[in-house]
Amino acid sequence: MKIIFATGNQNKVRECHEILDGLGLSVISQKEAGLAPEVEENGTTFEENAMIKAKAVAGLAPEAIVIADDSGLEIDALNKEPGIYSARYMGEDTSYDIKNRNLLDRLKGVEEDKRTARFVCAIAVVMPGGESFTCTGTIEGYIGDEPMGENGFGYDPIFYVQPQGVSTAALSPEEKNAISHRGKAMRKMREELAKRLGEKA
Ligand code: ITT
Repeated sequence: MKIIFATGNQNKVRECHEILDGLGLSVISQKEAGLAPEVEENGTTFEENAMIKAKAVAGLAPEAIVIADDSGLEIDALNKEPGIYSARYMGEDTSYDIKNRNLLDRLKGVEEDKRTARFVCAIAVVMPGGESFTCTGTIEGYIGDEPMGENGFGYDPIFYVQPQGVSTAALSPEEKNAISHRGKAMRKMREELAKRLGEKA
């Protein structure tokens, strides 16, 4: 059974492979499937936006299992910004060096115990025949004072976790995937797929 990942974000594709390969599931990206859907992410929650992306690709590939990921960073002291607008924050084409620096500037003077934040991930799944469901995962952390680390992508350099006290960009891919919002949501998704597909999953 073919599983297509409805995303244009290559970092998500890489992490998805790292997470699901170990679980015996193989996934191809929408690009590898030759699909380029038109999607307007006009939902108001991570789950809604994930489902919008999954359904857009499922409409083009009705015989496949289609999954999509909508995710983002919620910073409590900024009213949960950038939230569902994480990719669009300061413009899609603005570099993450600039976005991360901007968020650190906005948090200047905010004490460590008020810098709490979380990554959220919603994975939407559309089965052949149209049944659909979502799985979510979160990871709690805090925004550090400075960017740290070279791994990961996006907001990883400013998102710190305990007990290590380092950013998720300073963790190895395996360490990040073991605790991340995406790792948690994808492992739940794998279980849900196994229930539906039995031995095939
Ligand atoms: P697709 O919609 O094509 O999947 P996208 O990057 O636009 O790709 P989202 O709308 O879900 O995806 O935005 C997610 C953004 O949240 C992402 O671009 C990062 O800025 C941030 N983000 C999500 N997961 C992250 C992670 O594990 N580490 C760092 N930043 C993350």
